[in-house]
Amino acid sequence: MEKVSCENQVNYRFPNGFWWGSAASGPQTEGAADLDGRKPSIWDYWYSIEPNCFHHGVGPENTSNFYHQFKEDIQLMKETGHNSFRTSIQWSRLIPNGVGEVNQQAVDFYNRVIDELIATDIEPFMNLYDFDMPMCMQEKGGWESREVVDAYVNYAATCFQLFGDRVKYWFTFNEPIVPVEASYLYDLHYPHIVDFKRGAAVAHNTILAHAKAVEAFKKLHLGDAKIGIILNLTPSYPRSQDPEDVKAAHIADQFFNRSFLDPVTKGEYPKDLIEILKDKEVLPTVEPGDLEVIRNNPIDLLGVNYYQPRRVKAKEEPVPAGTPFMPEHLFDPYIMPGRKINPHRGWEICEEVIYDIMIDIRDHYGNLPFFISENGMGVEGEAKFRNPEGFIEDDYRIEFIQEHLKWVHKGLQEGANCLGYHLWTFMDNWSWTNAYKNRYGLVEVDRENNFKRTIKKSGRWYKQVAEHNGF
Ligand code: BGP
Repeated sequence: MEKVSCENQVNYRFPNGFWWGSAASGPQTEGAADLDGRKPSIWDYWYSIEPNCFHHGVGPENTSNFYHQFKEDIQLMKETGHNSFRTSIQWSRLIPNGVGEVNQQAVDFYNRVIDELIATDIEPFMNLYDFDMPMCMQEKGGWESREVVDAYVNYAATCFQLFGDRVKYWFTFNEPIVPVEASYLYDLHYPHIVDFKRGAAVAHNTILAHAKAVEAFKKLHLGDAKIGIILNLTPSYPRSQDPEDVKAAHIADQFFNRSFLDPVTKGEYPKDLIEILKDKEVLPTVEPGDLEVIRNNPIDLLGVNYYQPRRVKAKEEPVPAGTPFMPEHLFDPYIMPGRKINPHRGWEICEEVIYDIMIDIRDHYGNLPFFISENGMGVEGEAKFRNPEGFIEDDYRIEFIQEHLKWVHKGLQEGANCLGYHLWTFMDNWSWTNAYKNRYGLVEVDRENNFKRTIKKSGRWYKQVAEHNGF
């Protein structure tokens, strides 16, 4: 009741029961990479052969030590206002050989995490795959292999059976387009393949694996539990209203948003995208029955990761004949003059885009329930903002969140079915090849000092927001 006195200060009030929290992932936080029966994922393997690909040579072996410090961390989640938290199970920990025996030590660990969250009144949201293919599965072809699709579905079903009595919110994949882009198109991640047709096969098999996991989930009838997927949406904006620019933006949108969003919600691939891939002769192989599984298993709930828009203009130079196909043959990226940018990450900051996404889901996806499952700002060198009391004053992060939340609030007022906001991320963690360069956390992690945790100013502020259900 004491909250009443603050009611007048709340200009942006959110619906009752709104999810306040953050997202993280197993590989980026747990550490303990070769402890208690876990086997390598592609990240551990890649780091072992090419450590220089990782910022300052920091690899995934310890990340943020959540494996050992989860109790303290969950307490800090409470202190930073969380009523919900997403992390992911590592396939390589739970079923170290990809298929077959379940690792009891992993079961114990995830049970302890889930139970601790629930005991602390924090709703656990569980994701099953966060770019982290077990190396033994990559050796079988990774997402290019149907055998791996089946192995994943078995792993997913195992998770639902083991933890589905307590976990009510499940997600099959986080940002499944990222492995397509980073590992099969743009040479950013292992296995460094640059081949659109193979990337398209990876995309199709991932969507198939997702739909089959949803099917397995539904068969278990887990009461009111929900299943969804987390997609990173990057709305495409044309340089101008010139029809060629508009067309270019539409094509980019087909590749980078609708490619995953449409099959998981509407059960079918966008027709314009199919036409383009057919024309370029890069359609992936679709086996009999695939499209039925996809059609019959739409999600209950969508997670939207939003970081930045995509700006596009019509292609300026023709592509030389015979160049292997890439989406950028059909549009050029556009650098908008005067855009606001996060210099540490090089990503544009454009808050109102979050509202455009909300309205798009409201109007074109049957007002499907969704939540903002990631949004955040990575900053390098935050230690310089430490105050005499010893905590980092990250006012820029508070402003970043606040400005996005204003647009979320507007979308809600206009009827979008948004159930919550999760920040990326709870504590500073390992950002793939960027390692610990850019820090995103509400809580600082001092890797030089036994992974000491210290709540930043944003963490204190976030607690107020959650308590007042607004700001
Ligand atoms: C998202 C990923 C996260 C996280 C975040 C920050 O796309 O889902 O795992 O890493 O981006 O990006 P980065 O780590 O590249 O700075």
